[in-house]
Amino acid sequence: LDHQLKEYYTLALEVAEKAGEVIRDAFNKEKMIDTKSCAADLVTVTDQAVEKLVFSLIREKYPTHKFIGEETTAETGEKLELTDHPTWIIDPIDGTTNFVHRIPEVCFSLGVTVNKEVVLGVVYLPILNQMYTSQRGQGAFLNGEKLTASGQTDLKQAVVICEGGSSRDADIVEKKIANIHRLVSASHGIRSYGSAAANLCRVAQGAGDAYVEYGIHIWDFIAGMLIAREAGAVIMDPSGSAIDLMGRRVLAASTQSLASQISSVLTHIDMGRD
Ligand code: LIP
Repeated sequence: LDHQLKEYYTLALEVAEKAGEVIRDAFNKEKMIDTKSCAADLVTVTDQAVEKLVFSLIREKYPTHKFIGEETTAETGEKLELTDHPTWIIDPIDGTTNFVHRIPEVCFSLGVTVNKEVVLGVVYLPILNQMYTSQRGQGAFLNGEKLTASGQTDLKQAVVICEGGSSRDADIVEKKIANIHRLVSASHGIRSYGSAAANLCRVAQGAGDAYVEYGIHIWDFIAGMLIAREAGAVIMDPSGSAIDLMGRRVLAASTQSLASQISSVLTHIDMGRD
């Protein structure tokens, strides 16, 4: 597997660079925008083009592998299924709202799972020229430099990254605001970078101590999750149980103690499973 993993990794970097070029080219131009589940759930022609390009490049090399992509899933409406086969999981642009509004935190995110476990993760922010990389058991890196999470153990001294998200369901928005209220009261402060992948990478580099979000999908967090974990962060379901890759929610914290404190102040919103 090690040998195969190296090959996957080389290809992942190659396609990330290509995806990054397309995203960079489109960033300052006028965008063709469409909506998906609601008026705040955005997709652009660039999201779709990047996903098609990347899938076709990987498929050429690995025609029998499985693929999960944000935009293909939106287009086909197929139920997500994660199998034991090698699976390439892609979010062509994580942070589409940022992309549309010219906010530079836009990521290409690519994770590979084998036996339902993530073995490599690449998150590339082409506008900021930041390439985050990880392979299971080998650490996490930003442009080649090794990353370490902050080590913060006390919520009172922590910065917690969280998001409003794209659901406009009144009940969900209310619960999220209540959670944000509690996090602000309990911590040094909150931040939102608008991309799950970027948020996880920030935790990995110790820029912020934790990240929690309800309502995301496997393509948003699979790569960033490995990067944060390989940098020493703990990853779990916000309730404190083991992460459910289809559970649509994640808590990443620099230490177990910080994770437990965050978990205990939150209302755990059930977003349904993918
Ligand atoms: C985004 C997530 C972000 C969340 C947004 C959205 P997309 O993914 O990464 O954390 O708050 O609602 O889901 O749609 O830009 O790939």
